[in-house]
Amino acid sequence: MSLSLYYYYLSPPSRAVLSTMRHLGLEPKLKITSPLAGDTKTADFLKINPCHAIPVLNDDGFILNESRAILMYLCNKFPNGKVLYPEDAVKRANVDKLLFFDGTTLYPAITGSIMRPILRAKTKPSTEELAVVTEKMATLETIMGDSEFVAGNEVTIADISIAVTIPILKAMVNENFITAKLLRWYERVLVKIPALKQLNEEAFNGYIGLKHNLLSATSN
Ligand SMILES: N[C@@H](CCC(=O)N[C@@H](CS)C(=O)NCC(=O)O)C(=O)O
Repeated sequence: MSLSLYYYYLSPPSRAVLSTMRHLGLEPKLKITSPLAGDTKTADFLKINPCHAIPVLNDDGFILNESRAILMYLCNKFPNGKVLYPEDAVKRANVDKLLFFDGTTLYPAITGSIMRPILRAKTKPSTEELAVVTEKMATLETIMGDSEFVAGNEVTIADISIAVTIPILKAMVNENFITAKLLRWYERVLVKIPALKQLNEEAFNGYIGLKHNLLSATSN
């Protein structure tokens, strides 16, 4: 078995895949690919993923991009994957629902309203941009209800997919931006998935440095 992962530590979906792999006892060969350095736009990388994005998994020649599809694939393929992706149809449908909510709604709001202003315009997100994310996080809380985790009372790949963006909110905005309920949920996820805790801490420090470098240039 040969597993490799095109990865960058500041990429939330990359961290979702790597922490899931480590949780399942899989250690891929990492192919460090920095979008900030233009590594996703090279001719060689575009042959691997025409969508010019990481993460990309190479499993013995089977190439797969889109982090949530990779998470599902890993859990389907490896026997212990069911610990993070329940086999029961209803429970699995709830996990899928949260993965789609993240992929179509929450994650695009965070990248569009928080990362884009900082990376592209080198300005802090506006009040209106922050409100876009606040509204999606409130929706997440409503969906969770009284559950321990986003799709029920067991930690799943949906928690991992969503929890990888928390360091962005903490570093690029601040911890008070996240509600107490979501902070408690995040701590529960980190206790269950230690591999994620380590990767997210490394990313938090990287985001703080990035924010400092980008925003100090425009004294924001
Ligand atoms: N929906 C994709 C998003 C991947 C994505 O946006 N990756 C970013 C890094 S976080 C990237 O590689 N961007 C470089 C580019 O678009 O050229 C996934 O979940 O895998």
